Amino acid sequence: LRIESELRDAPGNGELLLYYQPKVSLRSGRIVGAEALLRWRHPVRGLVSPGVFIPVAEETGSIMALGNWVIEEACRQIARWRDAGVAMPPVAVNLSARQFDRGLPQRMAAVLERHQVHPGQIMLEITESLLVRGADTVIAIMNELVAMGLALALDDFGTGYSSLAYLKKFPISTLKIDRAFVVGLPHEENDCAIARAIVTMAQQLRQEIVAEGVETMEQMTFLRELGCDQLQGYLFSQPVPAADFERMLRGGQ
Ligand code: G
Ligand code: G
Ligand code: MN
Ligand code: NA
Repeated sequence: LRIESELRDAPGNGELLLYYQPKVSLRSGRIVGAEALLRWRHPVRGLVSPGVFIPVAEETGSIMALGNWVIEEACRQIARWRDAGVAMPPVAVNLSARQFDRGLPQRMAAVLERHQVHPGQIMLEITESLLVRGADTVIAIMNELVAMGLALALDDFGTGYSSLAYLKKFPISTLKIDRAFVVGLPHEENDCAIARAIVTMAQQLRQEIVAEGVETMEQMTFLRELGCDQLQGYLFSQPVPAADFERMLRGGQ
């Protein structure tokens, strides 16, 4: 398939870019984080969504190269912002399970060193599917990353199989409630019950809780009453190019 080879060439061809979406503190209303989201500007197809090409990259093995590009570019951008005197909150990058191998801490250390970025500036977003895969190895890698000063967030929470007892084993500092449960707030009783259970659980585990896909004031009010820490979603901003994110940081606070 052509898309496979095009995807392999995309990093070298300068066709990849990162968009940034703010995470807003419910307490202060300020931007306290950013999620970096990969985009592929294809010469013919236009802007291709990661929902389309990440699964292809995972199947064909090019996810490692793409993932490395994402980590490198996020650190390069953090360094640019630092050099420009922009006060940046931590930037989260999404990791595929395939990237989470024994070499990851070393790769992270090398990129941080190359761009002179403090590990506290980077958060790694992982998904629940990773937790069920060989837990002991995964925990060892996570502990290594956390010992380096990197923070771990569990993305899309609630869509997988993690129970309270299970989650406790992993050094994860942030839970992100999947937008599938946010969309029905505050009218869908099931979504309300799930969101409430996740927040209660996260509080007991002393984890920060971020709600994704927040689009309405009603959802925000409900999540505030639940005790959620941060919100992310179109209510505040879509994912935007770095320059727009910088403008938002300079202007909005
Ligand atoms: O940005 P958008 O909502 O279109 O993203 C679609 C999906 O692609 C989401 O599940 C998101 O987590 C994933 N995604 C976005 N950027 C990256 C990335 O850099 N690496 C990986 N593995 N997934 C990403
Ligand atoms: O899997 P992950 O949670 O990383 O997916 C993030 C995806 O959700 C991105 O594609 C992003 O563009 C999208 N997204 C972010 N905020 C909203 C929102 O408020 N509503 C909807 N429908 N999608 C959103
Ligand atoms: Mn994510
Ligand atoms: Na997410």
